[in-house]
Amino acid sequence: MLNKLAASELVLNDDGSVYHLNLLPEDIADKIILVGDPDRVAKVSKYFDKVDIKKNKREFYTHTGTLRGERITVMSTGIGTENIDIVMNELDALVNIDLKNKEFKTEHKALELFRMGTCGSVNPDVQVDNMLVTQNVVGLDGLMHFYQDYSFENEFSKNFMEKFPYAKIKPMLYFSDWAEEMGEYYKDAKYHGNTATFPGFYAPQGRELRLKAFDDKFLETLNDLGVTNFEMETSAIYALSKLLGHKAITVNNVIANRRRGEFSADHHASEKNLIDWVLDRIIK
Ligand code: R1P
Ligand code: URA
Repeated sequence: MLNKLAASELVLNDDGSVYHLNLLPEDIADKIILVGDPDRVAKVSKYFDKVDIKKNKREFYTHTGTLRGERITVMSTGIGTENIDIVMNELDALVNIDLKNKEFKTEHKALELFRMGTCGSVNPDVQVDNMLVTQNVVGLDGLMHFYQDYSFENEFSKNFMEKFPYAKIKPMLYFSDWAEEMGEYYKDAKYHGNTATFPGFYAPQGRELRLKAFDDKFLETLNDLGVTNFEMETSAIYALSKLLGHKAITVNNVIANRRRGEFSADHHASEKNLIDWVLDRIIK
């Protein structure tokens, strides 16, 4: 099989690093924390014993070091599934493609990916400032329509697909094959739920400033279909991890309860709590 990639397909920088992440294979650990906000990277890495690598390009900031003796990376993805498309493909290239020869490696390496984010809740009973682990995720963004088919069926997905009432939105449902194994890290989270990933922050999340959303009952309808919370990255993280053979799990701190109109009273303290909570669990 001819598997040498053309220069236009696997784009590298002058130093041989992958194009957007600006990283070389030795710059990342096997355990990687993914955060949306570039400012959150230093807030996480300040707990490391030491930081050996600090690199960035555009919204992608990476710090790699050790925590309690174990090598770990924290990286920002920026907002949205289109950024996750880049992050997932380039992280995978760093471990599963020989960048010098542009050939696929024969041995596959699986990374452990931990999204540490924030989310809004569509379930009125989910309280702000608590951790919510994603079991299933419904992608209401369009990214995965461009990849080879990947679908799965369980009770949640069957019910959701059958009853989803909006013909103009094409939902795709995912879970992480390793959700159970990776979920071991987060067994004691207050909530385990079904997340919707949206392609925007305003109308897609039912927010109306000067523009009206297409349906003012959208969030309520999603909740009736079993969705607990929403954010903007997890569908792509779970789906691309599944296709590329990486292990992924998302925990989001609930900062907004949209059905009750509540927002975290101190989201800085809440973010610190999220960081402590995740680091305590993923590295013992
Ligand atoms: C929107 O404000 C951003 O916050 C959430 C959403 O998914 C989106 O990226 O995630 P982070 O807290 O990781 O940035
Ligand atoms: N992240 C989102 O995408 N939406 C919210 O309301 C809160 C966090």
